[in-house]
Amino acid sequence: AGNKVIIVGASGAVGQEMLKIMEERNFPVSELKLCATERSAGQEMLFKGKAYTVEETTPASFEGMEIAFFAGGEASLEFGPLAAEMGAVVIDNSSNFRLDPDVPLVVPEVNPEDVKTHKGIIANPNCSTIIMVVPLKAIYDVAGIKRVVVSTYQAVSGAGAEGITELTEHTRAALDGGEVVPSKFQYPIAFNLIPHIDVFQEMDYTKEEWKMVKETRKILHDDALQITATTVRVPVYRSHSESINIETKSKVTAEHAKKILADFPGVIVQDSPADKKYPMPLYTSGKDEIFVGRIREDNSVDKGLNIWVVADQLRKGAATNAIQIAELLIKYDCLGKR
Ligand code: 11C
Repeated sequence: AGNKVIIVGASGAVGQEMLKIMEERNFPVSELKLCATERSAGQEMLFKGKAYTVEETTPASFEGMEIAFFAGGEASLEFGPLAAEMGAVVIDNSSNFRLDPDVPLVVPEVNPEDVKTHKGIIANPNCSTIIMVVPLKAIYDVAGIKRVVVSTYQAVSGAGAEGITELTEHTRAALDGGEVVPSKFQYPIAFNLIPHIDVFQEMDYTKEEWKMVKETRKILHDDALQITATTVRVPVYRSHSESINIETKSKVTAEHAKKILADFPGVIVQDSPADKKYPMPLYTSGKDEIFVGRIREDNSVDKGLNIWVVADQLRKGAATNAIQIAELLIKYDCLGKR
């Protein structure tokens, strides 16, 4: 029993995490194929104690496959529609199809039923969006949301393995007086903050900021939601943090918000100022839940809240969410259905 599963981009930061999470969650796999670009082909990776060799992705890789995970990047543009045509359901972690009206954009705690509308491709949202939209949904269901103002503090691993290396190298160079050569990031990332993630687009917002706006509206099915974002890269290895200001439609007290959030699936409230308890990226890495703290009423408006949210963006922000989508496909019996 189990499914025939292919991971494209298996050797990258998100691909490795997908494999690890499938193993942890005992995801039912009857056949497994690990693919990547030619550069990574030949590498060995372990799944449940068995070694698999990473192959170069070709059209033939999708033969007979039922679930095709794409970890990110350009690969899904080249192979995603083909994989779907060949019968697999594609779960794509790239931004290539997220805003396509024929492609559901799914966070299982928020809009699980949307997977049922797939036509062969399901998109996994941007990591910063996923981390924000889960606590937003908890509040949205109880009080409605008029407006959201979010600022992010994004870890270097959001930019992949090179981001991690660059933080280490820049830190060393800054401390030892060596030369700092930015390549993945625009400026030295050690002892710095860079308010520039992805390319600049309309109105001088970055693509990362627009993703947070457009994807959140699509996931919540609310085009009227007012939302604005500022996204910032910070010298943290793993776990994105977000300061979120929420203007609700009906009044929610801080006490009530804590309860709503604590009762919501996938959320853990860590909020006790007297005990210095609040979420921090150093302690949330490697976990699947979204951690929320600093829950306060915003008394500058009639109905407002401030929350501080932290989650491992490689897990819940990417790989875990993708595996959860695959679990929903099995639960709703809509693998193969078009
Ligand atoms: C970052 N959020 O931290 C980005 C990476 O749309 O899936 C994720 C890009 C995406 O740099």
